[in-house]
Formats: sequence, structure tokens, C-alpha cells
Amino acid sequence: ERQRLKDKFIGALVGTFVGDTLGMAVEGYSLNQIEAEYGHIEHMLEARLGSGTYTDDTEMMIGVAESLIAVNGFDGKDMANKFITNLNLDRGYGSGTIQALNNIKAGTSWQEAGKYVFGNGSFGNGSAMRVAPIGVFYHDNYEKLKEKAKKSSLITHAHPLGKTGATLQALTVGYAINQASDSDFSVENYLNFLSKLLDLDSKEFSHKFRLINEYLDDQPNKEQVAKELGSDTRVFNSVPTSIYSFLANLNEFRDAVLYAINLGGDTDTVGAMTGAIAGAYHGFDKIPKDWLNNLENNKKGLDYIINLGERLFEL
Ligand code: 8NA
Ligand code: MG
Ligand code: MG
Ligand code: MG
Repeated sequence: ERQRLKDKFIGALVGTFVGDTLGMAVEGYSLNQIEAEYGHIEHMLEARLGSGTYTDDTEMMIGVAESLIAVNGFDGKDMANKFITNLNLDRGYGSGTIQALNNIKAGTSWQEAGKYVFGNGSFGNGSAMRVAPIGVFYHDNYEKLKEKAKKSSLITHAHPLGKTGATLQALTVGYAINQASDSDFSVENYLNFLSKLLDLDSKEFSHKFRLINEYLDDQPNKEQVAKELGSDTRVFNSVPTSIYSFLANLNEFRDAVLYAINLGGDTDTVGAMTGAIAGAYHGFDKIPKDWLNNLENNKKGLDYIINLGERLFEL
């Protein structure tokens, strides 16, 4: 039982890494462009920093995990400092996130740094793509999970939609950790769980959840999903897409992540978020070995991230 839970912790973190890495080579490609160039993506491709390398999604996820471990829980100031210490612009960061982190470097507090990015805060998917360790760490207390996810978003993504998106993703990871992967996952129970904990009434999110419900009955083709559910850097066009990719492919980690990436769009990020949820549900041992063997494993690579998962579990 303990080993199983530990495996799920590691699965959420490494799932982020794998999805990010698989998707990065085609970030910004449309579904049609992917089909024309690759057919259906199933393997690690050559990418910006080489095959198997990760992007900002994983780099920031590492910062979240490192900070939770260092202070045994959420501390905004410490987490902001971890983001700044780890920041490698070659990994490809969103401009809003760079701006917020620059504000912190210049002395603005973590609570204030993201407030005026893009006017009234960013609703990019940057605070949701990195949030898996919070879902994992607070999986046994959903109220606390919610509060900490929201605060972790505030560092860079202060817009209400940005905070909701990160909270939605973190709650989904926490919920997935708590479901035995060999039992039937009830979509209905999951959606009830969400509606009790989170206000998704904003038109951006309620529309997406209406679509998800429809799709789970109708199973539309990828073209329709890509067009209507969407995949781009805004959080309401990426977290619901990740949730659907997971729900529509409950049986296999591999199927869920490949589904997400082959939709095109913000492929590394929707891949990372789908990988986090599916990894939390299925566990590390269900992540295909041919993918794991390809991942970068230098200073902060695969072994380091597995170790972060283990340490979060021990705490
Ligand atoms: P962000 O805060 O800059 O948000 C991402 C984008 O969302 C912005 O550039 C805007 O287009 C849009 N946006 C956010 N808030 C608002 C607003 N209030 N009003 C209007 N538009 C808004 O950065 P982020 O950290 O959220 O971005 C995450 C994305 O950046 C991920 O896809 C990640 O992979 C990375 N990314 C990297 C590359 C690359 O280097 N190749 C390309 C795209 C994205
Ligand atoms: Mg990225
Ligand atoms: Mg299936
Ligand atoms: Mg991306």
C-alpha cells in the first residue's frame, strides 16, 4: 500500500516531465501540421535542447517540489526563490512569468509581483503546468490543497482564472492520487468532487466542462476536440483539455499523454498536465520504459525528479 502510494507520487512528477518532453518538439504545431510531418507522435523527437530534454513546465515543477521539501509545506517566498534560482531561459518561458520573476528579483514581494502582469494578472497556464507536487503533497486534505495551489499561482499568475486553473489541476492530481488505479474510475464522482470544491462557473471554465461531459458520451474526433476544447497557453484552454485527455483514455498512461500531444497546440504543457494526472493515477511503474530511457538525466534530470517524489512521499 505504502509502495503503491509512493509510486503515484513519483508518477505525478515524472509524468509531468515525460509529457513536457514528448510534446516540446511540436509545441505550437496544429493537429494538421503534426499529421503532415509525423503522422501520429509516439516517440521522443529531436527538440530545441536535444531529444529527452524538458522545458519551463518541468523546470518550474522541480522548483515547486524543492520548495515544499525545503520548508515542509508551502512558503511563497521560498518557492519564488527556487523559481529564480532554477530559471534557465533556454527552456522557454512565457513573458508574463519572466516579468513576475523579474519583479521579485527587483524586490517586490511574491504576493505583489504577479498582480499587474498583463494588466490584472496572468491567466496563462504557467501556474497549472508546474503544480503537480502541491496536488501530491496535500492529497490528504483537499481544502488545504486548494488554498496552497491558489497561493502558489499568485507568485506569477494572479488573475482569478489563473488561480482557478492551477487549483483545478492540483485538485485533479490530488484526486487521482487517491483513486486506486485498478478500480473503475468514476467520472461522475470526480465531477461531483470538483463541483463541491471549486467554483467553475466562470464562462471560460463552465463552457469547457459542458463540452467534456458531451464528449465523454459522443467521443468526437480529434479535429473537433482540438477546435472546441482547444490547446493554447491560456489556462482555460489547456487544463480542461488535459482533464479530458485523461478521462477519455483512463486505461493507459501512454494513451492519455499521446492523445493530448497529438491534438497539437500547447503540446508540451497539455502533455505535462495530462502526464501529471495520469501519472498520479497509474503510478510511475506504468510510464513506458522506452520513454523513461530517453529522458535527460544530468544534474536535475530523471533520477533527481524521482528522488523529489520520494522525498515528498517521506514528508
Ligand atoms: P504567461 O504568463 O506569459 O502566459 C502565457 C500567455 O497567455 C501570454 O503570453 C498571453 O498570450 C496569454 N495571457 C495570459 N494572461 C493574459 C491576460 N491577462 N490577458 C491576455 N492574455 C493573457 O506565461 P506562462 O508561464 O503562463 O506560459 C506558459 C507557457 O509558456 C507554456 O506553454 C510553456 O511551455 C511556455 N511556452 C514556451 C514557448 C517556447 O519557448 N517555445 C512557447 C509557448 C509557451
Ligand atoms: Mg514549456
Ligand atoms: Mg482506452
Ligand atoms: Mg507550452
